[in-house]
Amino acid sequence: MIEQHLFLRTLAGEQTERPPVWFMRQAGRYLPDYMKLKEKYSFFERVQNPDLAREITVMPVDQIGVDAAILFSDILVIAQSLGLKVDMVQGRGPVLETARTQAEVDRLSVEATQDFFKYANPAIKAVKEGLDNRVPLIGFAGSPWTLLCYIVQGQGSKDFGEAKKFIINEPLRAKLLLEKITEATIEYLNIQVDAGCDALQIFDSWGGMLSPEMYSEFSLPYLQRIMAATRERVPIILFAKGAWYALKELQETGAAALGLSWTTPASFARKICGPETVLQGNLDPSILLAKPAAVKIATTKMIDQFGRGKHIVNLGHGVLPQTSVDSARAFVDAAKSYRY
Ligand code: 1CP
Repeated sequence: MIEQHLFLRTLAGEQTERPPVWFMRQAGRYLPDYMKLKEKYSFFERVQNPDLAREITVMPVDQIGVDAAILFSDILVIAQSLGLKVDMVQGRGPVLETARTQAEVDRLSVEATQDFFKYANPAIKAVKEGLDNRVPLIGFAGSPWTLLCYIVQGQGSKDFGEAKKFIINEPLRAKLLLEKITEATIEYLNIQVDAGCDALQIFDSWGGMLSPEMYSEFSLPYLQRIMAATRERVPIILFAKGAWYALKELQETGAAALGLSWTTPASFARKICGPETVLQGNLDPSILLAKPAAVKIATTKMIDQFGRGKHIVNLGHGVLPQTSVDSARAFVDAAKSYRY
């Protein structure tokens, strides 16, 4: 039974025999079979076609042995649902139509969200069928701040300078944009849960780019609203990369678990959040570029640092594209052979 699954038992706060393991961006980029599908179908075909979504989402369960699947999709579907065009450009990453002026932000419509996400229910149902109760399914969304980064910047960036300039120069407009993203995100998360997702993760990938003061103004309030609207339905993991200074506030949102980046020591998070909080993470993804034997040693050492239980093994951010399948397997095997 899926309710008995290690990953969900850990999220519920149970003491388990070993930590469950999955990793961010596990369904894609480093898997040779994924790269073959990538040659044949566009990114959003892979997301929206139920057969492709099922095949890609299930791939790391079959090939790597993870304890949870994460729906194949992208955080940028929220920008699309608000009416902005998003292109995944080979070798460059996502390129988006931006919304920066008052008129552009006013034009974004939350009304169309339900209609845009019509594809999600059949896609998620197909994924659940493919998983056949072997492991639970994680649905996900980006945080409103992280979405604003892309909607204002128009693409990935090392510093998201345009996005930061925008919130400093136009705070009211930024808050209107964040409100719209928040509403669309709540609708989308509910659609994912209705379709059968067993847990959710919110990626605040660029949270750590903000100062603590700016985080409490431009990221946290919107996360709090999303959590209040969805946390009664399924357990939610909050991953705010680099926002170590906000761990206490993130815990108080009612998250079932907090994701840690590799620059946040487990002992620090335990001190802030206490021994009962479930923590997820946090191996440096570049360690998976090492040989399998070295990966296994480093992973075991990382698990030791979290103490006995209340831990979901993961990386501190997404798996790197150059990672070998054998090293990814060594990471998963280290967690699966661990005993408390
Ligand atoms: O065609 C391709 O393979 C393009 C690469 C790709 C993939 C495989 C993109 C473009 N998105 C995805 C899938 C994806 N994205 C998943 C599902 C796969 C899985 O995790 O198993 C998930 C959960 C995401 C989430 C995502 N997208 C985040 C949050 C996680 C993180 O890494 O911080 C972010 C920031 C994005 C934006 C995005 N989408 C794609 C790229 C290359 C990027 C990063 C752009 C940048 O800032 O440089």
